[in-house]
Amino acid sequence: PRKPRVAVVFGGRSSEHGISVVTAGAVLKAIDRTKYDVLPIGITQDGRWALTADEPERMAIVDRRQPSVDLLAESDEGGVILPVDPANREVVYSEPGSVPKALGEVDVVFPMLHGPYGEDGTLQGLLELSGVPYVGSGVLASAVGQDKEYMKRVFTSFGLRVGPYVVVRPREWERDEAGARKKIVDFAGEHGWPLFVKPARAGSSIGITKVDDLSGLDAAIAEAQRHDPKILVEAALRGREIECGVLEFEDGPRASAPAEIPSPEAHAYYDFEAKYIDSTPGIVPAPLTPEETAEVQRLAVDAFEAASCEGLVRADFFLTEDGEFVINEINTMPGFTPISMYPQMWQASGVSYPELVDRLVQAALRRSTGLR
Ligand code: G1L
Repeated sequence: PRKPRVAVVFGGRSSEHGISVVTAGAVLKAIDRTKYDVLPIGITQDGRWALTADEPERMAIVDRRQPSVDLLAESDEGGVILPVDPANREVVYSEPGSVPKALGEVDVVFPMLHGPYGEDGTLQGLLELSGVPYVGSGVLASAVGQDKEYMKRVFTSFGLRVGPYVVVRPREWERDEAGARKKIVDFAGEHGWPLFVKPARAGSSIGITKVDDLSGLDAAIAEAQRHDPKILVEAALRGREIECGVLEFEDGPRASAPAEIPSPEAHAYYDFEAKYIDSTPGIVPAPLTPEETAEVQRLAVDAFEAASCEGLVRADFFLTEDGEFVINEINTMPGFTPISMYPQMWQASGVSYPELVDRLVQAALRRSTGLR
């Protein structure tokens, strides 16, 4: 029988285009070519889908002052090569922003797109409509993982502890700005400053401001609303930051060794560059008691199940001063270079990067032959 064909879809119209290209390069290097036929499909920054050369070693951040002739897409800083297949130089599958027809010929898609239209469930919905199986979470879990309000509502209803928060919806803000502002100030009165003001739906740390007092509030609200008209305000949780990976095995989801992100107070939150590109800032395994480790692993699997995740998830917690794990968020498409937290946590648990990639593809293929 022929090998399953895996399409790795990457790049895209996101500020994290470059991270996606670099991550896809790592996946293309790690995927077992004796088991799978691999089809790299790049999406340019202006939204054209193109069959790209299968040359992962070229998919790196380069000096944009020496652009390659194959340079199809550049990031704002740095410049990123998205190599066009020389044999298919003329083959650009779509108009900017539209979708190619070639997707029907693949057995499974490995989606590596960030932010809106990538990990919020919309691409997953397109793949559902196209009848193409894909790696990772489906429409619902992807959308829940993208919306910090519904994420908290789902966790709460499944008995997971979440931190205090308040939501300001666009209509509410339009109708009564002063009332909405008062709601936030009252929240601060109850839970204390600082507050974190966040867009409800945005990846990474985009649009988030730490607000120390009333004077910074309006600017923080405006900044968050630039990214999403619905915003969320959270109280700062004191405690240790602990992350845990969940991966779907043949017999169900299992949790990795947890990691600790040191001193969250030193910097308000670590930015997405650090999260996706820089060397892992985490300590793996986290220095926890066996009981704490077992507890956070149980909660991570609970979070995976609560949101109906598939394939994988990274669950991020605070371990508060009174010894309770509070879930901060889940990420259905976590940083995924070999040095990112999620792969590092599995490495420490005896699952190598190539095995991780293989398990994700296998889980997607299993689903394609059964009920999701
Ligand atoms: F498909 C998986 F396995 F679910 C998957 C897809 C994408 C895992 C992790 C990622 N991550 C990324 O694509 C990214 C963090 C590099 C954003 Cl572009």
